[in-house]
Amino acid sequence: QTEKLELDVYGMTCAACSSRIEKVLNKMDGIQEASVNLANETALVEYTPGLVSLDNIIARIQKLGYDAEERA
Ligand code: 9UX
Repeated sequence: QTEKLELDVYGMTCAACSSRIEKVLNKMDGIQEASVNLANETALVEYTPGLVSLDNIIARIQKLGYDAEERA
């Protein structure tokens, strides 16, 4: 069972930032599909809650030097 999540992503400056985050998210266990939008500073993530959590996803983004939170 997958869920969709929208994140606000902070600190992206150029297109390489967004593609970098997108690539890393798409390689994470439990993520089916991730797409990062530089212009909107958002990410859409389809994931399996039993395999990966919101906190895991945010921590991975922070490890790359950016920040993120669930979109209100
Ligand atoms: Mo572009 Mo982003 O040169 O960390 S990759 S600013």
